[in-house]
This record gives sequence, structure tokens and C-alpha cells, in this order.
Amino acid sequence: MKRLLLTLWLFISSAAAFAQSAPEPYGALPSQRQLNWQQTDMYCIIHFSVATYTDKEWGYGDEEPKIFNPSSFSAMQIVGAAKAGGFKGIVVVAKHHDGFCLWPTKTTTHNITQSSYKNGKGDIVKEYQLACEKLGMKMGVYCSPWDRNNSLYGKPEYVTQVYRNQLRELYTNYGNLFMSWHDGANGGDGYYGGTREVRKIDRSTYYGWPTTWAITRTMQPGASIFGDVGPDVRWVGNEQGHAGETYWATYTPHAPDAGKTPSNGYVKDEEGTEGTRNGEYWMPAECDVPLRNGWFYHQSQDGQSKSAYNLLDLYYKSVGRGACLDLGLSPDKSGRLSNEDVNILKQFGQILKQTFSTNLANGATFKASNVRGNNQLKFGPANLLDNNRYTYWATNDSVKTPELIINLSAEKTFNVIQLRENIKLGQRIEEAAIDIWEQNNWKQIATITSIGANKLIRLPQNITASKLRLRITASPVCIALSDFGLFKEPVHLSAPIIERSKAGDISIRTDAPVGSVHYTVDGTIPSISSPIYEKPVPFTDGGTIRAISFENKNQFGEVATAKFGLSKIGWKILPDQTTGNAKHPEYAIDENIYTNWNTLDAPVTAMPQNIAIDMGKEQPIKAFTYLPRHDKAATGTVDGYIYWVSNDGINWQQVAVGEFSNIQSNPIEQVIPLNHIYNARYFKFTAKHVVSGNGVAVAELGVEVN
Ligand code: FUL
Repeated sequence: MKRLLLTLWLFISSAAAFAQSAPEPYGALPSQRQLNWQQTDMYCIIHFSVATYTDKEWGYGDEEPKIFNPSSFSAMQIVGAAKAGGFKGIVVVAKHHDGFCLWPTKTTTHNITQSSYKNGKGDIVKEYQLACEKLGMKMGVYCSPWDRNNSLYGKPEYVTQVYRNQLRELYTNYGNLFMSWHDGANGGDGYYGGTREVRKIDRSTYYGWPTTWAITRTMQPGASIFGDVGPDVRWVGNEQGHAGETYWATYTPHAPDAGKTPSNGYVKDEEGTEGTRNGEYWMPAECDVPLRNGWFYHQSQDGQSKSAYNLLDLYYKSVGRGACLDLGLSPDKSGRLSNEDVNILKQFGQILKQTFSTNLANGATFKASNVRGNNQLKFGPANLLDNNRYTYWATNDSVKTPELIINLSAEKTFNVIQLRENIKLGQRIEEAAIDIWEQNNWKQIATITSIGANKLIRLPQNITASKLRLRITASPVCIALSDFGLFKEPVHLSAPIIERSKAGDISIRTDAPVGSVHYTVDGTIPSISSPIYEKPVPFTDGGTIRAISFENKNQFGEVATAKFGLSKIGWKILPDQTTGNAKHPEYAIDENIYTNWNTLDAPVTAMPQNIAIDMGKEQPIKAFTYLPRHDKAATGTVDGYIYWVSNDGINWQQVAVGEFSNIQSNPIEQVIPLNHIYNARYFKFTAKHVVSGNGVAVAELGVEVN
């Protein structure tokens, strides 16, 4: 009897222990420092220095410190604008590649004490620190390792006596930093104390990164170290601000040359975008991107800043994929952000607030196919709604593909779904799907290929449902999911964007999710009873597509209209009839308005320049079209043309000659009707004259057929 009781007791206590024991962590894990960084979500990197005054992106290092003289620098205005945008910190570029130090450093005379700002008594980094403290924002520093001013650059003394001491000063005098940002650190040409030469360094060894990082660890233990190879935060591999749709916080950096040690500036960058499944290190990505076209302010880029909706798109592609967003802000010569930039940040912040302040899943009840050890309190799905990233729904070790039914208290309309894993236990889930209950059936509305710290699924259209199902469809181990959210982005009904692929399919997208998009293919104005756009529509012969977004019957946006000529499937460039040395002539027929056939950098001499195309079969050409470059520059824009047709690609008949009037001021697609219909398989476009420059730029060429 005693033995039986003992066995029973052992059984009960081990079951209880199992019910209490957390799942084994999976793979590389985040440190507390990295968890803190992760929770920052978004911060801004601020470029403001001598390059602001020389209108450059990279100062050469020979700038006269006196030129740095902002009349009304306001750290409060800059940090305040970032805060209004929903950003939680800033990274101050304390020294860029030009070597000019924005604080009174002892390591070089090339610093703010030599400038006119506050008669040499200023300290820009300090001003940022005070503003951050006042506004409750985190602060980090960027001190460029590459220094085009310093005469010692390239020698070991630069690293040991200059660079590391600059970091020590920044780590000592400016409070607790949340990041130390270490740039790819080129090496190259520069002023270098007046020698004006090229200095090469071995990027793997020159900076002795492990020794430098040890200084950061000792002096700023809370600061996450950013670099191409981390060690805390990696570069995402592009400056466009997006992580991969599949995104792993784990990463194994590789050097471009096999067998070498990767280092900052010496890594296969592109691998940073997705990271490495089961990578050696926990090293999440930072997605950096400037708000304006460049990192520094250039007056010529006024009016071209990313819109609040562009930022929102980047937010979903960075924060919404589990990375952090680092947005570049660029104070102008006065030392302030432009009103345009301030307003964009504010609008962006408002959209985020409106979207994410209410989780529409609150109040939902859950039915999970499995709960770890049946311990609802500790591992039950109710943890998904407690707003805590580290309490979670977990399954038994053997259950890797559980399902969860989510019963909303009533019908809800949403367009964003959020999922989060408890990353303290690693990044576990590899695939999942979401369904809604509709007309007595489950209908799949989304699939995903990673979750991690955060996953935001932005649906193209509003969904109304009262019951959902989450299916985890692939995971190597049991799951540990911490959050579930449903959100509704506010109504934003701009005109839809209509595009056609090279295969001839029309796709229609919107700036923000909407109730429905309706379209017509015959040029008539679409209404709510026109077909609903759901997936790409074949449209090979061309014509006019119009589309409109509706939120509900009475709320709709502007009509978008797009005209397409014959589709370009099977079109080819005739190289021997096309001006030599041109870059990517195929860009002129790729149905992508943002890529150009471009002879501007090629060593071509004078006009005329030609591009000839084989359409694959004879077509009744009624008109031809020329779309000039679409990047706001005019160089290479054609304003004088000749148009030819041919049936063998050798003998050409000239069928039109003329000018594209007013194309410089109004660079829209030019449609030139021919005097009658020509049946031809080949056409040639000759640029006789351009508005400026020594070459030609063509975004698209097309034909309209009878
Ligand atoms: C890059 C630099 O070369 C750019 O100028 C800019 O500072 C960007 C944030 O990092 O590596």
C-alpha cells in the first residue's frame, strides 16, 4: 500500500511539475539588452553636421569647421517631432565620415569648439541628451569609424588613440545609451590631414572590433551594439527600410570570400534581410532608411520626403516583420527639421495611434486544440490578450501544429492581424495560417512564414468576422505564442494604384486597406456594382482600366485611371539596332515605370541614339508611347524623336518624327498616334534630342494597337 501511494504521489507530482515547466528554449536566445532594444520598435537616426552645409552625403574631411553654424538648432524640435511620430529614441550621428565631432572632444581639433556655433562653446550631443531626457526618449550614438579628416587614419594609432577614445568620451558624458551604432566603415579617399589620398584598410582586422565592443560592454552595458555583424543588432542589408517577409532574428554572418572572417563592411549584406533560420547568434535586424532621399538635408530634395503612408508601409515591412525601424531625419542648415518633415512624422504617428490603440480581439474567448499540461493559467491562450510579450500560450512538447479558435464577442471589422512569440524561448514557429468563419465554412485569409518578436499581417481589404481560426502549420518544437491582436487601420481612400506585369496581368493596390476595390476594363467609371478586385486580371491587349476604393456604400475615394498599350510579353531588344553600351535596354519594356533604359553613364557620344524592339509577331500599330523617367530628374528625357517600323528588323521605314512638347515641365506618358495603322513586327525609337545631358533615359516604350 505504501508503495502504491508513493508511486501515485510520484506520478501526481511529476505531472504537476510538467504542468508547471516551461518549454525548453529553442536555438539562439536574446539577451536582456536585446529584449530592451526590441521593445524600442522605432527610433530615428539624425544626420546633421558639416555635410549639411556643403550639401553632400559624405563630407571629404577638409571642411572648414566654421561652416557649421546653425542659427536656430533645436534638439527639442527634432526629438519632439520624432516622438510625435511614435518613435521611442534617437541615434545621434556624433561624427560622420568627414570626421567633424559635434561634441568638444579631446581627440582631435576638428570639432565643434572650432565652429562658429555658440562661439565654440556648443555641444550638440549634450543638447540632444537633454532633449531626450526631457521628452522621455532613449538616446544612442553613431561615431563613424571611417574618418576622412584624421591624419592617423589607416594606422593602428587611429583606432587605439582616436576612435576608441572618442567612443569613451561619448560613453562617459552623455548618460545611459541604448545603442552604439558602428558603421560599415569603408576606408577610401579623403583629406587625411591634408594628404588627400586613398587609404585602404583591412576591414576584418583594422578596427579590432572585439576590443572596441569590450569597451562598450564595460562603459555602457545597456547599449545594444549595431553593426553588419552585430553583435547585438545586425544591418538588414538595404537602406530601403525593409526586412524580409520571412524574417529570422537569428543570424550567421558570412564573409563575401569563403573561409574569411566576416566583419563590419565585410559581410554578405543581402543575407541580413531574412537572417538565418537556426542561425548561430540571436542578432535581430535594424531597418534603416532616410525620410528624405538622402541622409543629410539637401534643399533640392524638398517636397520629396516619404509620405506618412510610405512610412506606414515601411513600418509593416520592418516592425511588422519583427525588426526595428531606424528612420533618418535631416535637420536643415538652420538646425531644424522642415515643416514638411515635421508634419509627415505627426501624421504617421497619428495613423499608428489610431490603428493600434484598440485591440479588437479584446474580450475574445479561445479554444485551443492543446494547452501545455492543461495548465490554463500559466500556458493557456488567455495570455494572448494580456498585453505582455512574455506570458504565452504553449503546447505540450509533442504538439507542434496546434489550432486556436478565436470567438470574438461580436462581429468585428479589422484589417491588421498581429501575432507575437515569446522570444525569450527563441523563434520557434515556421508557418501559420489564419481563417475566418464565413457562411458556415472556414475561409483562409492569410498565411505567414515566420512570426518572432512581432508579425503584423496587413490585409488588403477590411474583413468582418466574429470567429477566426489560427493554425500553426510548421514548427520544429512546441509553440510559445504571446500575443494575438486584431486592428483596424483608419479609413484612407486615395485613388488605387494600377499596374501591369510583363506577363500582361493587371494588379490593383491601395495605400491602406479598404472595404473593397471595384474596377472596369472598358473605360467607364466604376461603381460599387462593378466587379470587385480580388486577384490579378489578364489584360494583354491593352485599353483603359479604372478603379475606385469603397469603405462602405457611401464612402469612396477618387477614381484611378490607367491606360495600357499592347502587353509586352515576348518582346525583345534588338541589340545590333540599339545604341551600344547602354545600361539595361530591357528596362524600357519591363512594364516597370521606375526602371530606365539609360545611356547617361555609358560612354556614348552624341545624339541620335536608338533602341529597337522585336515584338515577336506582327501587330497593327496605331500609336506609340514614350514614358520619360519617373524619378523627378529630367536629364536624358527625350524631346525630339523619330519612330520607325520594320518587318525584318533590318530595313526600316520612318513613320513619325516630331517633338514631345513641354515634356520637361510635365513628364507624363506621351502618346503619338501614327498617320495610319502600320502592320509591323519591329519598331525603333530614335532619340534625336534630349532636354539635358549626354544620354537618353527611357522608362517605358509601348504601342497601341487597333
Ligand atoms: C551608411 C553611411 O555611409 C551613410 O552616410 C549613413 O550614415 C548611413 C546611416 O550609414 O553606412
